[in-house]
Amino acid sequence: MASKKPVSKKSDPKKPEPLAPGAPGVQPPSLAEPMTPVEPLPPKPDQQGPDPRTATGAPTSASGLDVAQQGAFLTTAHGARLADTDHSLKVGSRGPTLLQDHHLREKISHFDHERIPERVVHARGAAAHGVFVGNGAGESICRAGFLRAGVETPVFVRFSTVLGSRGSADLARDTRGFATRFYTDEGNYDLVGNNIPVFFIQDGIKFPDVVHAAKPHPDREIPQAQSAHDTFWDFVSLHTEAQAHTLWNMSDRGLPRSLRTMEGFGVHTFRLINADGQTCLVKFHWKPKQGVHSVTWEEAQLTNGNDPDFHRRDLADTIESGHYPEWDLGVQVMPDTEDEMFAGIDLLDPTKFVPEELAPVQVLGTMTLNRNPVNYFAETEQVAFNPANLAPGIDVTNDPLLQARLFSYLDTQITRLGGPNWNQIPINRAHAPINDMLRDGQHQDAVHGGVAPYRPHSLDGGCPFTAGPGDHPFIDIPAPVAAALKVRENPLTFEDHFTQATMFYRSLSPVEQDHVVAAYTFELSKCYEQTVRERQLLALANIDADLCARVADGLGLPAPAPSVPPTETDTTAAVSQICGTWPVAGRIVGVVIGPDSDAKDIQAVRAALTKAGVLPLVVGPRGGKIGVIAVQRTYANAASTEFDALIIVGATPPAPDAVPSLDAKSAAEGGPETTVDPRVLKMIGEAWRHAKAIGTAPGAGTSAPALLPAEAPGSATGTPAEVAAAVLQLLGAHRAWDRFPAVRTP
Ligand code: HDD
Repeated sequence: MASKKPVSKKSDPKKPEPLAPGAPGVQPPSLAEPMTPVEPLPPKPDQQGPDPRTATGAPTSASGLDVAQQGAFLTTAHGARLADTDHSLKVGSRGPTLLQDHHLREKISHFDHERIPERVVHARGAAAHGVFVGNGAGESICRAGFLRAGVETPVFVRFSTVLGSRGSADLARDTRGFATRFYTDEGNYDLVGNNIPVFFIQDGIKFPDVVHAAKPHPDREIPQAQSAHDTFWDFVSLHTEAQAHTLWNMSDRGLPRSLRTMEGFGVHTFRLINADGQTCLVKFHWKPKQGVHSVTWEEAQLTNGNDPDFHRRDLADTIESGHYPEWDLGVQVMPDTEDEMFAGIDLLDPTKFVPEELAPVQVLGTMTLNRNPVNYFAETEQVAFNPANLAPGIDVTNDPLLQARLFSYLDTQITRLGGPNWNQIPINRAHAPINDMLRDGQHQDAVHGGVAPYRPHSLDGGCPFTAGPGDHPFIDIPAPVAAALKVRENPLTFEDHFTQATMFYRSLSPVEQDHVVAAYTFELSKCYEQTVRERQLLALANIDADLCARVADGLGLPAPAPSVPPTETDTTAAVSQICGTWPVAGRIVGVVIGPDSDAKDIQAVRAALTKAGVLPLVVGPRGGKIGVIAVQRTYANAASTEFDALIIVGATPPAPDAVPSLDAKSAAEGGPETTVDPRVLKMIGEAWRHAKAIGTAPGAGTSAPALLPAEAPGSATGTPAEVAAAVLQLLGAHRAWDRFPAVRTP
């Protein structure tokens, strides 16, 4: 901490000798403003703050942070030990209660203020800590230190839905936020992106419009966390630059299987500068090593009822179990040309993406999320991202959406976090030394020493000095700006609203296109206004005639003719999620057992799954143990939506009291009733409809009724080991995709 200069001119005989010139914070008196830093001031201890994981700064307990309190005795907020926290101070046991009861007032008053305003968008989120390790490939294009080979940088990532309130369900059809903070040695760098590479609007001035349209209707405040309502479709059908983003939302991208299986995109184009002063334009990508996977719409609806915290739980449980999710950070690199165009795409238009065939994603490093937050409010709720937090070497472009964001994020925190000092909240503090001249304000935590928080000055040792070129300062990249008139208008190159929507739709596989058709049909069927439906059908006609015809058919409306000439476009492979084989580690398989299932068979299945890093959850008729096997879910509380696949071990469980019910096969064939437990049948029926792998290992001496149609795609039967191996292989493709057309057969 900077030492205070004496204010009295009288000498004090007891005063210790002054420190030698050059010691931190003390300089010999001088008439001139100091021009060279003698010794930089060390970071102020009060700005380093307490251990970010404890409320008080007290050392954490030996066992870590597994207890809510530090210390043995309950105290008031000012440290007095309390003998009673259960009874208010009263006149006699029957009252009245005394105003003088400080503990009562402190406890209730603090509680009254426990809530802060939720984020106006992205209110519902889940977050995790982790580390980013650069691979060095970025050094040639960017001078940011955290991209150097082997440099480890702590990160905090918050994933979110956009529309819903804090308490809404995780599996809303929506865009997902993917905000990453890198605590670099050169200051915080925030990459505040989404899981979709394009945005609804081209200019930030439209943000309140799109958000007002998408949020619940202002009169009744419904529907919560949904786009299936009139005002949303009214806006996007009128404001056709939103069509491309909306189409991504209607695809499977709007329903991620897990936060771990989402791609992330910086959306805007950013400008990078390397150590030699050369610049380039880039788009950032996060590529999940777990694969890019989604749930079906029916799964999403069921999950929102069964487990509205599905995504939060999944992220936290996976990290807790040691299956740390990983993403590669990559960039598409484009030349920094004067017109900021690339292959006909205006790089300043955030409603456009650059197909990977034109500019491949080059990996700069890998992020691993390996630690859950200790306290949701302190970390996940209070984290305040800001696209203006940039690392030296990374700069913004003139994308008008990004420019407005540079103002909005800082401004919003003043209301949300109650004043201008939110940067001092532990989760928001930079890990680089902070030496600003910002002072006072609400919730000021730092006890700033010194007398000269201004520049220039000759007191306090002249510090802080501004950094020279060799001191790694932030760089405002000197990009040329063309002389032009001040206008409120978009460039002509922003006018094409449909070509990329068409490209996206035509690049999807038939199954994914079916899902898009179903999503539009569902959403528009929820609109009351016929004009809104018809106008959106016209937008679809301008994207793809077949898409329009199929949605119109579902709505019982005529398909309109397009109002713009039909688009000829290439397709791009990377937007489809149905491709290749993915790692299965971290996926979850329900192992359904009956009262008579053989423990050896169950163990064999569990062992094979565990060996592959897959989590087996045993689902039994009741809780406790069956033999030596612990039952983790019961027929009563298990939901098929929790599992990526099912394996039934042993005889299929009979219905209690022989309640008759239909099984999947006989239901499909309109056939006879069976006596299989209806809850198990429901699970299997759902897994079947959602194209999940289903294995049956009947076991020696038992017989499982054939629950599925013969030769059912994505199913396996055999010994426990054979079934486990087959299911693991099927899981690699995420789903038995060829089962979907069967589902849509009327
Ligand atoms: Fe935004 C939050 C992503 C455009 C104004 N935004 C927010 C979050 C994400 C994004 C991930 C949540 C951060 C967190 O977890 O705390 N926003 C985007 C992307 C955009 C975008 C990818 C376009 C490419 N946003 C955008 C515009 C504006 C805002 C154009 C305003 C002009 N966004 C905000 C905000 C929020 C926010 C109101 C709400 C809470 C917060 O910032 O901290 O300021």
